Amino acid sequence: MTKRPIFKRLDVPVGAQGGVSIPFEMQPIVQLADGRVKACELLYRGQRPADWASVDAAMLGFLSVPRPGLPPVYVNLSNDILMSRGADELARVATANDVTFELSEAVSGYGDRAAIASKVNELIGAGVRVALDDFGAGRDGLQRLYAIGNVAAIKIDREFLLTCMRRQDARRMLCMLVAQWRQEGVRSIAEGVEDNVMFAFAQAIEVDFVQGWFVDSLVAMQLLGNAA
Ligand SMILES: [Ca+2]
Repeated sequence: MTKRPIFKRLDVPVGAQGGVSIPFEMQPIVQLADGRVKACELLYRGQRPADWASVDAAMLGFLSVPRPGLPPVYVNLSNDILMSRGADELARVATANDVTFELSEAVSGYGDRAAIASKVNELIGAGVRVALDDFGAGRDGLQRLYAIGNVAAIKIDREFLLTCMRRQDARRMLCMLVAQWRQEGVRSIAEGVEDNVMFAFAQAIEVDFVQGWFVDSLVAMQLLGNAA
């Protein structure tokens, strides 16, 4: 297996002493139109923690104060954290830095979807940017989309992209959705772009942004080129 390039690493300090930190990878999200890195998703890269809530809490704490030099970031927000934290606290995190919260459906462990949609709409009403993660991975993609108004972005699941690469009908539907989202000002992001075939497919269906190992390697080569 080839070694994956790490674009940037981010160590999030934990506790008042600052002696411990949690490692994150900043995975670039690249705009297809010009090949530029427009944002990064913060991905946890440490050992499997005893509880994910402590990782999420450390990240929220880190982002709750302005971090000069931090690019626009996408941060995964579990349903547990979404429902247990106040909208004002999450809004503070989203405004102290340029943060978009990603809401997953694949790891949805919280049953009350109406309550989740209501909380998300409250956040969006408070000016928080929200992206729907893993679109196409589950059964409630469109249902979830209709329950939530004014999402900033939709991240298209890798497995769903692979399905659309195999099936003409799925591909046509995705193309229509991407075009409709663009008309509505919703950005589309193809996730898990791991080789040049997937990259070419993302270009063909005209998503706005791409993310994944293959994109990481393109960015790494660009950086090498710039350094030379
Ligand atoms: Ca994500």
